[in-house]
Amino acid sequence: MNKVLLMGQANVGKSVLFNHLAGAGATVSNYPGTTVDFDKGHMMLQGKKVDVIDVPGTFSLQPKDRAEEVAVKMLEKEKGATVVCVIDSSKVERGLYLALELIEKGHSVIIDLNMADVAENANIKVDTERLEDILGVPVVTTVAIRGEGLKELVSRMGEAMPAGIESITKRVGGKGGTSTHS
Ligand SMILES: Nc1nc2c(ncn2[C@@H]2O[C@H](COP(=O)(O)OP(=O)(O)OP(=O)(O)O)[C@@H](O)[C@H]2O)c(=O)[nH]1
Ligand SMILES: [Mg+2]
Repeated sequence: MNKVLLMGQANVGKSVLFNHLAGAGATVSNYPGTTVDFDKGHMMLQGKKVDVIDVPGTFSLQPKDRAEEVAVKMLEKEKGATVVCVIDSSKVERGLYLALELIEKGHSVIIDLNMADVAENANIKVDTERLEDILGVPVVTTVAIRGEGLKELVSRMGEAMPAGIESITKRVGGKGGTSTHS
């Protein structure tokens, strides 16, 4: 893995995260043939310098506008990348749509439940361990504006492995699940 893509819906905190992870020396590029901008920088991951890309916001992998089209194209081009799927912790169901699509397509995904402060204020609790069990990918919690949870995010990025929908189906549906009780 030599690239990290930050993906997620608009306004979930991707750019704030990007600035923490790869802000220094970042450059703004224009996606060829479009007016859509994206930031690119780098960070150290497991002793290796890797590119980090702040991908335009997208609700799903079925693009509805030019920016979403660019997001999907970037993902298709970077097949081996680790995708950090950033989700607003106070609206988890909304964000899981994209997360499931990414996992289903076999991308190497780590889920970042950002804006944990907003969820906490709204008394919304997310069972991250259960979510990890069900989805089979690492799930971390961050408050990007305060830089909280970033160490955990970075340390678990390396664990992100292609999962695929079959593993989810197995986990959720009875036989072959991870439960040790019968
Ligand atoms: N309360 C809170 N606000 C946050 C957090 N992370 C980001 N924000 C705020 O949320 C807003 C959106 O953050 P951005 O980083 O611009 O979001 P984005 O995902 O890059 O949005 P697009 O580029 O439009 O797709 C900004 O006002 C941030 O300051 C967080 O963890 N908690
Ligand atoms: Mg942004």
